[in-house]
Amino acid sequence: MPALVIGTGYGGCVAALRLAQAGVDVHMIEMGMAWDTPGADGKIFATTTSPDQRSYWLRTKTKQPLSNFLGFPIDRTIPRYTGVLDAEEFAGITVYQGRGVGGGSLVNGGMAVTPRREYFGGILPTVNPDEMYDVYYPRANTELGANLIDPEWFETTDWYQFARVGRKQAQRSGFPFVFVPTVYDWDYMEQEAAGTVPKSALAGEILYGNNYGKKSLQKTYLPKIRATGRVTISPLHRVTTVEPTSGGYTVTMEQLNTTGDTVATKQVTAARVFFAAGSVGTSKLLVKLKSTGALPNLNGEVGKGWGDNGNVMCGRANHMWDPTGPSQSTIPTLGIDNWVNGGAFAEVAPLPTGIETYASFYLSITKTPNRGEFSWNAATGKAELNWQTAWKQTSIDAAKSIFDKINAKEGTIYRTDLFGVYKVWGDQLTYHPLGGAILNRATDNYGRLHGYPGLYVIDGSLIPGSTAVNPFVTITALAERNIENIIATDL
Ligand code: FAE
Repeated sequence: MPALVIGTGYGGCVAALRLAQAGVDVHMIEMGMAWDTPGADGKIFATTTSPDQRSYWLRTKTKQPLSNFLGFPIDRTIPRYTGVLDAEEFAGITVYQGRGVGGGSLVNGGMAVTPRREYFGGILPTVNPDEMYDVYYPRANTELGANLIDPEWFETTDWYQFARVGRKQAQRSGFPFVFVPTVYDWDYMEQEAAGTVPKSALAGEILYGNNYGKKSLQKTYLPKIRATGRVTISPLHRVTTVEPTSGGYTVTMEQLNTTGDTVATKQVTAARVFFAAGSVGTSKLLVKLKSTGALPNLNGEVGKGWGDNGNVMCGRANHMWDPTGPSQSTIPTLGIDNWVNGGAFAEVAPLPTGIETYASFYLSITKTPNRGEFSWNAATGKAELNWQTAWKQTSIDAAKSIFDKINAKEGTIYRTDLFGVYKVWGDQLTYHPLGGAILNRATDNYGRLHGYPGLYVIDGSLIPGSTAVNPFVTITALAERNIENIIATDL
């Protein structure tokens, strides 16, 4: 096989599409399922309000980001299954990731945000911003289908009352707010609201997959990849080893069944291998391969520079005269930009419970100096991350730069019932793992791994821990930039 791609998220799809278009045959390996077949209820994915086996990767109990509501734990028992959302637990942090053909695009919120150009030097200091903002960000946004909500509909629909309340309160405290592009099909959502099509974002779909309106990679890059006729995709196959062999690399993988057991072990040989297993997946593989002697010449940067994009969540309790509405779309549209003054970009997120909660809910992306490191533990045979819960304090402080001020202005308080019993901050998790194989350190300035010609990294692990906004547009744009250089130079 000329090229093998490990993982089918943003980086993997960009690599596979551009290689195939350049005439290269590609084999994509994906540990998760294909997500192309409806379950007994006629739907491919479950909703957030009734999670089932499809919702979680090999867990027997859900692990919802909002673990409690009004003092009650809301997690429930489910059958163990190769479901779509992985809540992967490391010491000090749970890292949420998508599992399946389409990677994180299957589960994410679809917020397609290009960082402001003046922040770019702090995100990827060795990348030329001109080429990113002139060529690769536009290319990524076009391919992904990023677009904005119709402002007129936003102002009038009940489904975004929660966001209008969030905007009003941000404005009253003097914070600049921005509409953020998303990859949701807004025409479809308006039809959902009109009752003419099956509901998706308006039926609580998010986190565990969207059945209709969200343009995941299943609707963008993947059909184009299939149309080339040059790409084979193997779902439910997990790569365990990559080793040099004559003419390339031997890739060993385990075939899984839907309860997660290994049913076969296979090997294929490829001239070039692209690591696109996501920040966590790629980092875990690289530290293992370096330490176990499969790829001993990888440099000492592998596993390093991992960050959580400063994710922290919180809720605020509004007054009775500021209801956020019982009907809430799952797709956020608004951000509060306090990056320059307070180091925080906060999204006004929904809390789609179906009842009036008087709660405003936010996911903040914050500036934080803390970076973790993956290492291989030979005794347990597992990769570990040295994250510490206390490292979230800088993120909490940054988020407080927005919400303390809003609370003071509105005479309101934080909710304490969403993340546990009397716990204000959702600081136990990230949705945005980044880093572990930093561009121009573990690799050259285009993702070629040092020490091994023909091995590349092309996913979120190249980015040093933060993108200042939601990451997938930057991951896609950087992958477009890198693969163009790799095809032109190496093939
Ligand atoms: P990713 O999409 O994670 O793809 C990696 C793929 O590799 C996965 O499909 C894995 O199953 C697979 N894999 C891993 N290890 C192996 C192995 N050993 N063998 C075979 N396959 C393997 O990587 N970002 C935004 O920009 N906007 C949002 O609104 C947003 N919301 C999010 C909400 C949630 C709940 C989550 C979890 C994430 C969200 N993100 C959001 C983050 C975004 O989805 C993430 O940054 C990208 O998906 C990362 O892209 P990669 O290509 O790096």
